[in-house]
Amino acid sequence: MTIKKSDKIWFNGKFINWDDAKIHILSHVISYGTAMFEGERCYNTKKGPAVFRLKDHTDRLFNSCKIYRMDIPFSKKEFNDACLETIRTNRMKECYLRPIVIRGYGSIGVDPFPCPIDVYIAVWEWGKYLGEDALEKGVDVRVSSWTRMAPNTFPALAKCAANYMNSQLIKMEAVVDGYIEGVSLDINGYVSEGSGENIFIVRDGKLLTPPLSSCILPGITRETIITIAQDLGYEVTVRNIPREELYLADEVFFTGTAAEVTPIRSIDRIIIGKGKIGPVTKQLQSEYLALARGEKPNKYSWLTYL
Ligand code: PPE
Repeated sequence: MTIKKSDKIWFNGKFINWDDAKIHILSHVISYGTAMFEGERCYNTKKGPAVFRLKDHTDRLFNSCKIYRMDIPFSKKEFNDACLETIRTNRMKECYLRPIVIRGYGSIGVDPFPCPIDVYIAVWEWGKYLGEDALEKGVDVRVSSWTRMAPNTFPALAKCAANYMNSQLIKMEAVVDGYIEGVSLDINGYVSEGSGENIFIVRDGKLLTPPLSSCILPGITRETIITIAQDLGYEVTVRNIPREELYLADEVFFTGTAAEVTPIRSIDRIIIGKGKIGPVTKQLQSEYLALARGEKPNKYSWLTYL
């Protein structure tokens, strides 16, 4: 997907031009992967643009940085305000937000401590993540031959750029083999997540999703769907999922900020359910989008208006 430029990028408290957001090749992040980031969406609601779960994304960013001993030189409030200001400055109505905290240029060698911490917030227009008609028709995926990182190797609870090398292996293998996405298994062979999405199964009218111990990113959309589903009266169980339970599911879907709620219609060429979006996925997808787009009362206070 070619990136659609916007005008300004927030950098350490000031705005710089999109084209000036450059870093030195010997910045720590380039050699060693030292970047924590977020991905958020701003939806154009009837009451104006609003960021979906802004505070929760900021909390996760600060958590990622805590794990990697990076002190963000801004408070959460300053950071949230900066996100909103970046959208306003770029006059965006609907966009994707990408805050990034990196270890910048200064010293070389693995030890990151001497390097400065640089903070960026970029916004741009980003459409459907897994294809134009993915939300209606569903996607074909494969189980990856690559395993998700093991516990106590790369911390999965940190949204760290380095984790995305594993994601890239999963994604490339899927694309080269003619699939839209890959689903990884954890080190014990249980279902983990997609390269950039969490996963849910619907079986006999009940929902299942893997636990954090399956080395998944603690997805904010995942948490949103668990809340919405429980409110609608569904039983949601968080437990280890054996691979073959994917094939036997009535419905399977991905969740993520970029992917929103995307149905999966086949896995390893085995048709899931009727091979199209199922009724539970459809209901949860509609409910999710209605809340994110402000078409339903903001009862969970998930929207932050500009
Ligand atoms: N797992 C992974 C590995 C992941 O990258 C994401 C988000 C999720 C789960 C879902 O998390 P959440 O967005 O909080 O529900 N992936 C982001 C970036 C994808 C990209 O290609 O860049 C996203 O969806 O914004």
